Amino acid sequence: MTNNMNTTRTWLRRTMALSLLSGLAIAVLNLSVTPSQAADNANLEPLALKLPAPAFKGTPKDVDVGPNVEPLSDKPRPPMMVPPGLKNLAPGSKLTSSDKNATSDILARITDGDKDASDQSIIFLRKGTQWVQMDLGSPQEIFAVVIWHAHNMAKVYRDVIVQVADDADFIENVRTVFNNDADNSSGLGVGTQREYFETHEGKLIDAKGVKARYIRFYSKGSTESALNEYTEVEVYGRPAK
Ligand SMILES: [Ca+2]
Ligand SMILES: [Ca+2]
Repeated sequence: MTNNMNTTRTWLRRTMALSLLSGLAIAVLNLSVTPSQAADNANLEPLALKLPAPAFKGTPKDVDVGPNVEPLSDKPRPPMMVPPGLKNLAPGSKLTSSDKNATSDILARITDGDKDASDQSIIFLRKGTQWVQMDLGSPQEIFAVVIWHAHNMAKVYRDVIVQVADDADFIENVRTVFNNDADNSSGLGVGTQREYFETHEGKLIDAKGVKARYIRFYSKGSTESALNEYTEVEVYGRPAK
């Protein structure tokens, strides 16, 4: 009888300890993922991108790129997982630029869907640090940004910086989504992301659902030229709640 009671007590203690532990584990998990995020994560789908044809293959040997450049991969990029129902918001946006010679007709080609590597598909902005800005019209939740500067040859763009803000002058609530300006030569802060080769896949940036109405894309020439080129920019998001 006593033996049986002792066994039952031990079993009870173990069961209580186990349930305490699993409760703790659930509590720890809940700290990093809220219930709504968990529901969102379960519904994620691969972001579908329409890529242009590649214009070159392999890493060129004659480009001096330095140590901060991601090596070119010969495999297709793994898809980014995003919430369902996102749209490319770029075609409906209002475009402006630090280069006042870039008229709205010229800038419109950044969002016209033409991502070819041919010269006719590329627009040029003057040299130095220049930006293109998109006004999305209202606050949006932005999950992915894809930039094609120019993929007519393997080149590396300098000081690629993507920022979002609540106002057109980039004073209110400015947040940096991407920055690979390691020496801060563009003066927006030291970037910790790596430089990369321009390819037909474009540069896919995870914007993690950041909420903003305005986006700026900075660059400061490339390994090929001091000029700044743009072929296409896509911004995937949905209206902010
Ligand atoms: Ca275009
Ligand atoms: Ca730099």
